[in-house]
Amino acid sequence: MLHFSTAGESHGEALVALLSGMPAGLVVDLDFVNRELWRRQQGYGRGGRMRIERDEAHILSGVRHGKTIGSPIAIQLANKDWQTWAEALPVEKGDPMRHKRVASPRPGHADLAGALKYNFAEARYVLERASARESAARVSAGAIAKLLLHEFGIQVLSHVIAVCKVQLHAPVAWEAIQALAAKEEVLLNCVDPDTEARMKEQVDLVLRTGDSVGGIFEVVAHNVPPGLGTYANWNERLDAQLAAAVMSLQAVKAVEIGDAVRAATSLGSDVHDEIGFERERAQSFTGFTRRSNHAGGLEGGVSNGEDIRVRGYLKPISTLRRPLGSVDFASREPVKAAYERSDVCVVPAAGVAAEAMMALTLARCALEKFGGDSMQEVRRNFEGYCQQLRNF
Ligand code: EPS
Repeated sequence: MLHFSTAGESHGEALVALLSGMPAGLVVDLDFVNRELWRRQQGYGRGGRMRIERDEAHILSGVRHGKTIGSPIAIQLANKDWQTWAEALPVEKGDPMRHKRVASPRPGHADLAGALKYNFAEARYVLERASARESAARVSAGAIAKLLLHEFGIQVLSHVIAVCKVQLHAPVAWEAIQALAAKEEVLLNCVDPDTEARMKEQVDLVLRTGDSVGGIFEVVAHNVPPGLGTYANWNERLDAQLAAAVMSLQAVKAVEIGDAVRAATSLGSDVHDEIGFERERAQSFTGFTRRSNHAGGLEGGVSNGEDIRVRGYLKPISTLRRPLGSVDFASREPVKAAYERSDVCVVPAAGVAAEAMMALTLARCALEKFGGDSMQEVRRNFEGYCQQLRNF
């Protein structure tokens, strides 16, 4: 079974991702992994940290001569900022005078709940792990999952639908999302230049006023065969697994599959995707067609062959330059919440992290269905299933 976990703190020496359960013989394209890491670092509204870091995957194990060997894959991402934090956050006892306390918890952040839970006198250790810096490690593991999915012809990409109140309402074609991913300059990762310009204005406004914004991204998996996930058991439903995967990302507070939010207040006749059939349908797993894809590629917790579309709703960043009211951890006196260097908008980056979570989830389901110890075995199983679909 595909399993992954991460370790590392935002200002510690490095982040680590551990991925096990990958079959042997998958070609690992390091340039692709590093491009994914680069994509996550882009977007208008990032803070000064992104000028310090240039994430690069250093693979420690599980890959030899350019291919996976079936053993756990460990990936290390160095934190360049560690140079300036080594004395403030040493592994050894260190000098307490050099610690950088977070004196008052930020509303919306893990600071207070984390300090209470772990019995810390202040919030430094809490934010170090709660930070979205951790999502870089997920993206490195997700990139390997994407390379596996590419073997099946599946691609996973994202785009931004909303930044604060500026929202794109038009439907977005897969080709437009693909074109976005090829760009060398990323602003807000929105397919519509006019909407993107208005999103940028929204970010400029909060940069001026010391506020922050959230938004909505959409992750799309293209060319997914029908039959991943199952309704047989509640925890094997693919929609439930994808919702948990995307919700697990920092600042994501709601997840929508397809057009679920609008569907909830619509009539059944307006939202269910009518079924057709074309006998000679090229580049498709079956001849079945849909007139629309409001379901987001999932029915009964099973992929139905349409694009899988999952939206993540991000709360605004909780570090504000014009801070909200809080309480000093030491004196319990009312003060303003702590401020330290931060991003004001991370919607495009969160979308890339969500691609990684979607890719890891789909890769796990694909291996449950077509799994084997080597890529030859996996390919044989996949091709056998494709043949079964064609014969249906
Ligand atoms: C983050 C705060 C900022 C972000 C960070 C997430 O870091 P710093 O406190 O070092 O300026 O830049 O995100 C990343 C470092 C990253 O790679 O995404 C936070 O508190 O969540």
